[in-house]
Amino acid sequence: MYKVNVGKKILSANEEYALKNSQLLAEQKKLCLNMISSPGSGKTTILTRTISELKDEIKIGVIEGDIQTDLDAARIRATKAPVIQINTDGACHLSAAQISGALENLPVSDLDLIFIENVGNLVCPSAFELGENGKIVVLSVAEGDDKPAKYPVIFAKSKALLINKIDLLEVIGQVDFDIERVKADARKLNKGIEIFPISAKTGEGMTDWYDWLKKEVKKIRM
Ligand SMILES: Nc1nc2c(ncn2[C@@H]2O[C@H](COP(=O)(O)OP(=O)(O)OP(=O)(O)O)[C@@H](O)[C@H]2O)c(=O)[nH]1
Ligand SMILES: [Mg+2]
Repeated sequence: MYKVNVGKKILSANEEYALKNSQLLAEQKKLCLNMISSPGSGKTTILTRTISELKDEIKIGVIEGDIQTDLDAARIRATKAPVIQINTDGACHLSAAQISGALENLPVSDLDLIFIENVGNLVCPSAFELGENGKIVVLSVAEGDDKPAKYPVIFAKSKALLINKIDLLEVIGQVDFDIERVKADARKLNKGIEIFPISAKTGEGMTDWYDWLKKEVKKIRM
């Protein structure tokens, strides 16, 4: 009986903070995107390239979530973008309370877009709303084309899917990673999901992702 009550309390506290975060973002007309994937799919690489290539058009800030270290924050800091590192110390996802604290320490009024890089994990982060405007799921081709079917929740909830590391398709082979299967499975779960095949390493496909980001920033400002 105890277990059920504690679980409910944690969820409702998270929802309260998520509401507070979403109100702050709405008042200031800022776009906030929560990036979720397995460890190593390329989230930080996508962010550093996006920040550098959009620096004259969109002011981006980042909230980094990791179990330990500030290695990812250091990579973001090297681009000169403002960044807050959160260490969850074992927890497999960020909480809305942590995001609330980070938003207090970011220069939100100077920014157009705030990315949250969630803890590398395809499951837990999808269950915790942070008050963001949308989730972005990243899947790299090295992880296999069965992931939307096996981990459906995050694909069903995301606004966009970035299929990263397409430069490795040549090595992996079309048979081992059927990109059309990934697109079809993701769209079965989520009719409106935007899908961008990209390589954060070579830059292939990044322009379409940037055009979509610019449109989303504009929509929030209206
Ligand atoms: N070949 C190739 N490698 C990539 C690409 N994007 C990222 N990588 C490499 O993949 C590795 C992991 O990249 P990260 O950006 O650290 O991945 P992450 O998702 O932020 O990892 P965590 O924060 O630990 O979950 C690094 O060695 C990157 O250089 C890509 O498009 N192609
Ligand atoms: Mg990272």
